[in-house]
Amino acid sequence: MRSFGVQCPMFDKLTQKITDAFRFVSGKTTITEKNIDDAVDAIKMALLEADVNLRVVRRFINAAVEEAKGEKVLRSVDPGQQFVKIIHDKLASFLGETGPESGSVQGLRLKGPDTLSVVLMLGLQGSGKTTTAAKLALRLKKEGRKPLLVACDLLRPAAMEQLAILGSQIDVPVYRKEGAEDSVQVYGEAVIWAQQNLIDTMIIDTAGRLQIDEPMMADLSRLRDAAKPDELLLVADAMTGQSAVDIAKTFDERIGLSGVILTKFDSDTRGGAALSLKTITGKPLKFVGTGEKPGDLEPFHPERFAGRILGMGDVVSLVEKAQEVIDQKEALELQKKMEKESFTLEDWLSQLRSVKKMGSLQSMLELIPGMAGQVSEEDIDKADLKRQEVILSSMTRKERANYLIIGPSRRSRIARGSGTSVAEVARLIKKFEKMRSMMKKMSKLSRNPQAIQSMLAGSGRR
Ligand SMILES: Nc1nc2c(ncn2[C@@H]2O[C@H](COP(=O)(O)OP(=O)(O)O)[C@@H](O)[C@H]2O)c(=O)[nH]1
Ligand SMILES: [Mg+2]
Repeated sequence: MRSFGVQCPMFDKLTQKITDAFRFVSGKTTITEKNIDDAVDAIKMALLEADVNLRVVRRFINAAVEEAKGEKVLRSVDPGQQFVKIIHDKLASFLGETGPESGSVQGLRLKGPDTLSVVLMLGLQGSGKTTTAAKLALRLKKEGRKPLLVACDLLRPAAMEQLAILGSQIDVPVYRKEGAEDSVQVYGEAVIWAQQNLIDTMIIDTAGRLQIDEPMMADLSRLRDAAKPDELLLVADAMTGQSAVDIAKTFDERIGLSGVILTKFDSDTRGGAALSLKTITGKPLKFVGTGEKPGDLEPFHPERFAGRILGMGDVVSLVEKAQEVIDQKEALELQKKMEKESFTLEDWLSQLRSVKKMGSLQSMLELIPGMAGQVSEEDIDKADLKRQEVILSSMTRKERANYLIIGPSRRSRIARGSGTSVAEVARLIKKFEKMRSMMKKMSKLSRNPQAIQSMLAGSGRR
């Protein structure tokens, strides 16, 4: 239950219900309007159960039905696939626009590095503002920017301390002023410090309240007027469901927002907030928080997200995740190898070694189509990984480059060398073959959305 990059527990139930709904239409050579109505009803129920705003559900369903009942679907060769595609595309468009704008830094609209940019964090107490401020700072730092965290939550002394600790964890400076009472004044002093220290982005942590109230809004609007932020980001707790959407609406009306970040996506919530936000507030969901650690923040991609909700896996994110730990060049090669089916045991060995660098293997596996929700941290036997590494290390380079040359005598030599058994070596090779064929499928999926649909329609998973 950690990284959503690999994992999206909040949508597990929704995913299951929607894939169930596809049964009404998939695998049929012709479908009737009744089939579509049945599928759509089931999807409607699924969305409502996931706590999606009723108005949003209605709009979604109307749009989907209209398109699904069109000639194109009913007359197409595989109407089930067409239907799934419509649901996917509609879901994506309800989730938001595609991809971060070009020229943006990590999806944020910031000025060039020579001009000081300001990001204002807003939200209720406990929503995750302070944590998320640090997460954003870390992302910007990795991008080569020079961020400064500014402690403008003056309500609680502990808040400054919390930000200072986070800052030192990620090695980003924190501006704070003990005993200060006016956040606008702290901001003003922070600007001077920032200019002296060649900072390019200030991320301002502000004070939240348990509920929206007038003093908070008044404080925040003064700060907004003084700082003229490039980004005004509302941080809201996804677990609060519909109320996260209401809060976003109120903040937008009162302060004006440029985007929203939903936190606690790693928790077991129903996910309705993410689906309702764009339609109700018109504000893009920019990031989702997926854990308590500074690295647990992911840019929000509607397309990919829709794919995940529909249980289609997410090949792009998988490759990206790999890029973080391997390096760009290596990841590109890996992708090519997956496509050309020239992934070798040698590659596997280096993968196993880099898995150690990876936070959670589970999150990688969750991205593979068909694996979502089927692997838990406990299922991944760390000792087993170690054994695989030992067996692979006992092979010669030549063997790892071409596993087909590993006959019985080589097998027993490898078994002896690794202190395992011939059966275990054989099992590992079998596993490798399976992996290769899965990779081939995955790389095809990333190229061809049709293949995703047919897999979904025909595989009968779950
Ligand atoms: N599991 C999880 N916890 C989070 C996430 N974001 C924040 N938190 C936790 O939520 C609590 C409140 O966060 P904090 O940043 O102090 O909220 P603030 O009052 O808005 O500044 C802390 O315990 C954080 O560790 C998230 O994405 N996932
Ligand atoms: Mg805070």
